[in-house]
Amino acid sequence: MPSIAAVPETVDATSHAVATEVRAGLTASPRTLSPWLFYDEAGSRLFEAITELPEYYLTRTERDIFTAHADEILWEAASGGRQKLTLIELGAGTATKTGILLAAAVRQQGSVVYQPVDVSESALVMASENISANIPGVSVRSQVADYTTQALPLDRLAEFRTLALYIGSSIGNFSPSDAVALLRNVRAQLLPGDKLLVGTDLGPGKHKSAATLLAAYSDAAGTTAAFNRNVLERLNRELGADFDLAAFEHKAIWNESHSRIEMHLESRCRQQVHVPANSAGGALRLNFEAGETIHTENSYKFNPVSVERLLRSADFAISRSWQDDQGLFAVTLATA
Ligand code: AVI
Repeated sequence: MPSIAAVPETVDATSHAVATEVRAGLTASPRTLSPWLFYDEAGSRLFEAITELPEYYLTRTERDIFTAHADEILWEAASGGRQKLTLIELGAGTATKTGILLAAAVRQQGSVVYQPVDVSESALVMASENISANIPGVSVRSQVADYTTQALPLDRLAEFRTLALYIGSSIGNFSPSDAVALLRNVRAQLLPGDKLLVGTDLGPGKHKSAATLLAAYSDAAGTTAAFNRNVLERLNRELGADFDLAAFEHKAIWNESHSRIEMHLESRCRQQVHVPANSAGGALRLNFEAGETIHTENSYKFNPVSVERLLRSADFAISRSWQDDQGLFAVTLATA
């Protein structure tokens, strides 16, 4: 799964957190649900399917940028090859794209220590098996942790610099103030001269239209719609709620003034939904008007200026950035 804020770690903590989140979000006006709720087992599988959709250019474009520039990225990160690097990845998931960077690190320095950090132990097992089997020279030290609320479990090796990876446009799912807070937390745990590589999706520009962006979040096969509605299915399954999935429509909206894609679930009719009493409080009776929405996700889009502003606000200096030819996606290297 990708990295999303404040994912609880144990089963009990998770069900209480789901109950608390749902009570607060669904009784608020406008109604919201936090995006970490997407990533139960079914949601994580749907997200993996999204990353392979023709319309969802983000994953393959970032992978193409790595394929074209991995040696250069690692060379810059190592200050022109002068330093040796240890790589730590925040919200690593199954680390499918990271292998390209790790292979470049091995070419540059012979071997590399890689520390993937994620809340999902099963994803880390897959990452570790995949990297160890396919890239000789990488020693994997996985850590199950929530880097959004905990200190980074940095394993420092004398004379090695850290290159922290925060890729996949995960930073885009945080509000601007939460994104700054998260990056400041990362910065506080790096030493001066350490590096951070961030992947960001770009807003509309010379070659990229708002339609391209919107299509990535409203694909023809309906996979993103299923991903969005899965959150209601999760609430039915885990909280005994009675959401009628067919009565909610998936909506993706380009909000230009906030430079973000918003995902919503829109009630197709006037309806009442029940959530039984749980650890967070008494039973809920939720009255939806036709057309009323539940706001389930923001996915912020950047440009070179806004990426730089974000990184500077967290006390990083920009070293260099790379984009694909069509200006769809950017990968930025910053120095602590
Ligand atoms: C995980 N994150 C970067 C994805 C995004 O594009 O914001 C989540 C997603 N939502 C719908 N499609 C993909």
